[in-house]
Amino acid sequence: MLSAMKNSEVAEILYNIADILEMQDVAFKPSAYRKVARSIEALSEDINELAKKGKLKDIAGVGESIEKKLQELLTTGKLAYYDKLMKGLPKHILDLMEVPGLGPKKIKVLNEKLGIDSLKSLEAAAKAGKIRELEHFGEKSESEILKGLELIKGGRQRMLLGEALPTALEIEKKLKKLPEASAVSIAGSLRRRKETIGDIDILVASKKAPKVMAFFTKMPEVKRILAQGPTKSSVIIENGMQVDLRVIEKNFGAALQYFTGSKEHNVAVRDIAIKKGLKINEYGVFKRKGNRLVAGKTEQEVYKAIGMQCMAPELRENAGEIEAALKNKLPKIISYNEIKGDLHTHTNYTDGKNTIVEMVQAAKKLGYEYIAITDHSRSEPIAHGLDEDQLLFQIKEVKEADRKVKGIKVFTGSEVDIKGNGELDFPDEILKKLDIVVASIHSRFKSPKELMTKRITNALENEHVDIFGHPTGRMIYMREPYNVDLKKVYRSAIDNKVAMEINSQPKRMDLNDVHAKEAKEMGAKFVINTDAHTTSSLGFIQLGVSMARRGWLEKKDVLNTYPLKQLPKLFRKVRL
Ligand code: DGT
Ligand code: CA
Ligand code: CA
Ligand code: ZN
Repeated sequence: MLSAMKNSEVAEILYNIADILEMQDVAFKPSAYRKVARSIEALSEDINELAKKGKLKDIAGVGESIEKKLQELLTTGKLAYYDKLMKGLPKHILDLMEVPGLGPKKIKVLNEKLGIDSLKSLEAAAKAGKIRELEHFGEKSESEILKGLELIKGGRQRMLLGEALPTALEIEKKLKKLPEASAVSIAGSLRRRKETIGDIDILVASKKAPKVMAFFTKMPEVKRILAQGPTKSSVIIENGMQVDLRVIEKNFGAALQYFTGSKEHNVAVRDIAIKKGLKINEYGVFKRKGNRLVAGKTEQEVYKAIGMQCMAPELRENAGEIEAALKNKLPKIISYNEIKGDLHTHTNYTDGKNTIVEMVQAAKKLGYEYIAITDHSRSEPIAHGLDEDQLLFQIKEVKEADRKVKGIKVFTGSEVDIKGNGELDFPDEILKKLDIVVASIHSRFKSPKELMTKRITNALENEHVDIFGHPTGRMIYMREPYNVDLKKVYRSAIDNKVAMEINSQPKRMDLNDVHAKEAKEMGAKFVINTDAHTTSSLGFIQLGVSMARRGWLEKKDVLNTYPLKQLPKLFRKVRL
């Protein structure tokens, strides 16, 4: 295994050394280290190549002593001198150094100006918006600090689907442009669209693996190379994500099937293959006797050879899909282009960023037939919830936007808070004026199970409620779901003709796949919404559809796949 440090990483260590020396009042040396760090950052060549050629001394500012240190660092990945300097630092500096982007110098400023001396006080200051006010910091470094903290905290190792997917699609796009690549596909948990992703897996079909590998490991976003071999490489990219690339010469379908997983799915498929006298692995499907290849070019072919329907990657969790595929009874799950409108969105009336018209125009651009504006109700002071008068005023503006923007229907609405006692935050005479009412919980998450269940079912019994928003309240890695009897909630939703929301916010993804499947089996209906607070986050809808697909939902189960003219039949107060 070969591990190489990038120029930028070497430079960062030299900058850190300079900062530490400066804090110790050492003369001259800090500026010498800083000069070399800057030269290394400006190099057009890989510093590892220079080291191999014995040319480190050609770098501006490098003398004998720094040359030695660079050599040590590049060959061992460590530097004894640096470790020794670090050892002498106060504990809080060492803790804070773990935050990506923070070096001794910045930490010193944070400590002197804001008294920050721990990860905890750093987080408090960042959250209070105090760091952006410091010279040389700004809003961007504040939000980067918060992101870095989140990574360190809770030892979070998996990333959210919503974070990993755009990154992976970018890399996939670059690889697709390579003339040497005849096929490119995302694989692994990301292709299955799991809500969290361990690492990104990408497969490339090519007869020129070395070229593809060289391109991949030299992409500008690559920060570290963990392993580089003839057919597999692993790298860490700028944002800390690990990306695995495999190059396959032939039988791409077999490799794609294998590396898409899940492992549990693969194990079950293999057992069936064995029973049929076959063998399946990443190279193909083979007759056990004689080892003759029978399938491998496409996934379709692979599954067919084993006597199964080919299924969407989102279904491959060994959760019943194999039995269904053997009987030719796979569900026809909802596709990514079947959503006709978003029924849970926010504007700058409350905690959203955009105006009503901006949201409506963005929805139109997505090709939607309708959108509902559902800002928060008054009990939500943090989100600047609307009181009755403000809501009535907004209703007028929403209706005006509906008249003004042609080609899309704009519904009035509210995301009305379910209060601690199960009452809604607006009285019925207000609610009945709205086209779409989403009822959600935003407070007292810790109610005991029985109380929480009663609180929710009580709210769903209100005849004006159309949708139960983010039904379990969980926030991935941040907040557990409410303690609630979900079966009773589904039952109440079904009886009261309330749709269960699949909320597409990357952190929410709520209901999740397992719950959606459970609710569907009981007969529930769904709406996939984004809960967008900006025009761009209307695009999160794709994540919600992934979750619905993983929950085996079909088009007919999801009310906002229906065209506008059918909505009055599906929602009580919608009129056209
Ligand atoms: P992750 O990265 O933790 O979110 O999950 P995956 O599913 O992407 O897992 P990963 O990256 O370790 O491996 C990618 C795929 O390769 C996995 O979904 C199935 C396949 N695979 C990996 N190891 C094994 C194995 O030991 N047996 C079988 N049958 N398949 C495996
Ligand atoms: Ca993976
Ligand atoms: Ca992997
Ligand atoms: Zn909400």
